Amino acid sequence: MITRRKFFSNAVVTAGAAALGATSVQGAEPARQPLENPEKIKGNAQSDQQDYPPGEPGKDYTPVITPNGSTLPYKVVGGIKVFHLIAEEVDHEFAPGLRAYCWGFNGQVHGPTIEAVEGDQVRIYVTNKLPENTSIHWHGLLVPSGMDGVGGLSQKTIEPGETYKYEFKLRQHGTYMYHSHSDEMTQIALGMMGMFIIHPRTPTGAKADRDFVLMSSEWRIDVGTRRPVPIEMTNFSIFTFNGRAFPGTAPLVAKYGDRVRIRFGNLSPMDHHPIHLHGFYWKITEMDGLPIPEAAQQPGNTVLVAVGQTRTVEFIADNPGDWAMHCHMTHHTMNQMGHNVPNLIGVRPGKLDKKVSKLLPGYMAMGESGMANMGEMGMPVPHNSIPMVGAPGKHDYIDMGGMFTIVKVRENLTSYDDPGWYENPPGTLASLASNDELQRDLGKIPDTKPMDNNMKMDHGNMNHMDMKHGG
Ligand SMILES: [Cu+2]
Repeated sequence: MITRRKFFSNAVVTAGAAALGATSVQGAEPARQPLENPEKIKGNAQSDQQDYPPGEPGKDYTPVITPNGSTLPYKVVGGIKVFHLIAEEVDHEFAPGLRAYCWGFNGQVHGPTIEAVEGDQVRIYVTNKLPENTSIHWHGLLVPSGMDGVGGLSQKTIEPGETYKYEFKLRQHGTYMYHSHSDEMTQIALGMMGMFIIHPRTPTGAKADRDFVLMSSEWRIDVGTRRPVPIEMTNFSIFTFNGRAFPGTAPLVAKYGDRVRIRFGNLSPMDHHPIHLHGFYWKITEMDGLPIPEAAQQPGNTVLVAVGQTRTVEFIADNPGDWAMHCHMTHHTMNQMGHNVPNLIGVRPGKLDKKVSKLLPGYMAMGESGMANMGEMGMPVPHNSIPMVGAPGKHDYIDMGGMFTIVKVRENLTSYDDPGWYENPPGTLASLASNDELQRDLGKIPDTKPMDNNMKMDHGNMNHMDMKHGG
């Protein structure tokens, strides 16, 4: 049985080695260093590095999993891995009921994950089927300057109808990204990015049983429209993992005892995301693709993934259940709520509903006792929009949407298909307290009269002259 104690015992050993001197640590992890000294990456540096055959899935690496996405296929031509990205408009579904015309690659938003092995020579064709020029930047990769993809600076931009060729050797391993680097504000807001995973040529350390890739983004899609608004700076309404908003996000399934790796990337236009996992603590093993020596890997359960960053975490799935994993910014787990609705919490609508519904059939005041019921009410929503929050869960309605997904850990799994909802073992589920229990433990039955929404304020008799600030 794998325990957290065992998981962290290696860290203790490495920490001990660190105390003996820096050479011990370096000696312990030679392959964790980039193959090349970045100082040597100048011009076309292909000759200064050993040649490797193209890395093969299953032999040289275990492929990553991109929930709700896919991995870009390649073929080997003359020892070079050849990929083809097609930049194009995509009619993309964010969640059931919400679609929009985005820009992505190869029919997907975001683009498929590019996956290769350190030392591979890659040739990536980029065909532009968009109505404007583009270029692709390989975010974090150590490539010759002319392959870096910044429109105008690194290269001439790719005009509509043209296909450009990028070619370079992968001189590092880790979690990276790719994205448009022309008219960035528009093209990134419309979805033109993906993850770029490079496996180590000589893996060291524990192998991950489940290796997931999750890219965060945010969008403004006005209710009833079908085009994200690229000029938005603050008022985003859809928050996504791999281009999907909950309940459109696929769960991350693991077997009890699996070592799970999650590679987070964030190319949201404006916001950083603190991604939080329930039920476990992880160690941050990579920052922006660069490996963190084991003794320095910080444990935690929330990792801030700033715009432009990647963060890789690993944990042992030693706690069966259905576990929430989400951005902890509460507005980032909402769908199309609109941030300018009036605050009705504590407002007593009284007979207003009835009076207004005579004029507007179907009218209903919302949110006077919190907003949790807004998705659940199942009200008719405008064409092409999704409820503000949530989806039915096993026990009740789940009042979250947006950048939210579920990590499902099970014993005795025979496949990694969605195993459905977790069956709670007896005695491990929060439940309604009985009067006997309350009497026994609290000595009384608590007063359960619902809070008065009207805050007990009687404006009719209030003497404003007697009120004091802060009183
Ligand atoms: Cu967030």
